[in-house]
Amino acid sequence: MSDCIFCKIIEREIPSAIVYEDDDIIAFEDVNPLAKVHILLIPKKHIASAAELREEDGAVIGRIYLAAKKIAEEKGLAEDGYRIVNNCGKNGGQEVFHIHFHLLGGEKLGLFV
Ligand code: DGP
Repeated sequence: MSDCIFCKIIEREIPSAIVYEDDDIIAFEDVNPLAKVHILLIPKKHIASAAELREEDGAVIGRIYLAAKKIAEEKGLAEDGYRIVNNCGKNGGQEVFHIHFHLLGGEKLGLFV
């Protein structure tokens, strides 16, 4: 989508610190980290939010969780734990309308970060 920040990150039109990429998923460091480790994982397919998910998107969402697990292991988060968060819509605090999952860790997190 031409006016989507995260689509522009996928296309390398906006620079980002990419930590993982495959055919369907990309993960990069959040520009405004809320924890020592704060990574965003997104599908390359533009899906606006969790509310827009379709049956056929189930596999890529599952694979995002597996990628998050792999990144967490690589970043040394697995032993002490981490959080995976998806904000959906205005009341959920979603600011960028390309579905994304926050991987947060590296320190003890409060109830809400
Ligand atoms: P959310 O509130 O769940 O929609 O989170 C959006 C996140 O996206 C927020 O933590 C900041 C991050 N973000 C916004 N613009 C950019 C950007 O251009 N680059 C990167 N790396 N992160 C961004």
